Amino acid sequence: MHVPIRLSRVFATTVVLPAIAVLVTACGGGAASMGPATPVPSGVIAVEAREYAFTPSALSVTAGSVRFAVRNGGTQEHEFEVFKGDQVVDEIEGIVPGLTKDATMTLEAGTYTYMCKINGHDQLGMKGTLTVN
Ligand SMILES: [Cu+2]
Repeated sequence: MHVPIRLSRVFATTVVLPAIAVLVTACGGGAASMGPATPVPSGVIAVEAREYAFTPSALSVTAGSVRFAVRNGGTQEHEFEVFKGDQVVDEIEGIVPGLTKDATMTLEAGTYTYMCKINGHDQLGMKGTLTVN
């Protein structure tokens, strides 16, 4: 009896939940787009994650709905967690090497930080400052 049940549970948590969030986002945006030109999503913030830094390491966005697309250009799994103080506001998890994952977050004006907390990556430099105006 060595079936790795725990592994599949971790997989379900890290992959399926964000996938649902992406699906919901996609449905909301695609409802009215029957025209010839695909509307370019405005305000998509592209972030690259790698060992051990985010690029850019400082972001400034407008308050409201903010869509982040985080690409893992490194060789280890990373995550993109947005904090206000020591509280997690939202996060994108399970960003494996080569993958780009996106999420839309609703942010009020203020100063936030973004970090990768996997194996203490934030301590190694994977953190940035997010200013919401
Ligand atoms: Cu990381």
